[in-house]
Amino acid sequence: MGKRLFLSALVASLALAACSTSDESDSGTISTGSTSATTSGAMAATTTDDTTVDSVADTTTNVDDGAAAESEPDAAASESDGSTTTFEVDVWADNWMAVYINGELIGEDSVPITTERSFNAETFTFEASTPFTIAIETKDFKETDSGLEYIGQQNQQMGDGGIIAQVTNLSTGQIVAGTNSDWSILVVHQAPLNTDCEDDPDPDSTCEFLILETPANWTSADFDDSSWQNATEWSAADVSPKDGYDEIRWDSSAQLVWGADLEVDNTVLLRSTIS
Ligand SMILES: [Ca+2]
Ligand SMILES: [Ca+2]
Ligand SMILES: [Ca+2]
Repeated sequence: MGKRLFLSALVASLALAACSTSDESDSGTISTGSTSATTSGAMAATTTDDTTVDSVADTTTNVDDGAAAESEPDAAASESDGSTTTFEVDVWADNWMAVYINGELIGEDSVPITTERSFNAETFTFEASTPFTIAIETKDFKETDSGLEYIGQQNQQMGDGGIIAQVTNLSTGQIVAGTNSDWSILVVHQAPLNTDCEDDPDPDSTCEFLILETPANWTSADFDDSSWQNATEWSAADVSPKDGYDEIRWDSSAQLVWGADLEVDNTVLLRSTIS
């Protein structure tokens, strides 16, 4: 990431709090930190509880989802001239995603992220006129904020992520957009930051994490994502896309993308405006 985050962590019961010495205004605030500068391993004590922060974020997401679910998909259409076109978006994610067009939820992964091996492709249809903004929230499964999965089992590990999506104009049959490094990305959950905790017997006590607050209105067309990074393209060999991936005929313009780290980056927000 472009900004420098100087992190330290404090064991507080089962939770760790992360903090930062700097923060860029438009890229979300760090949910668990204090803004006081710390230059060593010791940080100013914070009583912020990450579990609470995470649940607040989840609640916000749920509220958004609920509001969107009550809206007609046509709400995503532009009012510019009243004429819209039907598009479809194919998307495969490891492990979960939700897709928004101009701020409206048009579909989300039908398989709960808590389902083991929740690999599946989805195709959602929507009406829009160009230009429109597509925004995708996607999550690699993590059992806890440690970032690990199968905690306490033989195969306790850092899971990895990856997503690919393409948009087709159903009137012309043409692919009009595919995920690639031109897409903007904000990673809002990273763990573990200290990857050597992967095999620890109590990773919830030793793995450090960083959670950014999901920016308000980040799915809307007029959201300013100029401070976000570019998505990183990954090969199929890197991601090993599984069930569902082969059911879609992916255009060469659509690439598997994620943050800069397939394992540590757990929740990522993606945006692109399609002209
Ligand atoms: Ca899934
Ligand atoms: Ca995964
Ligand atoms: Ca992960």
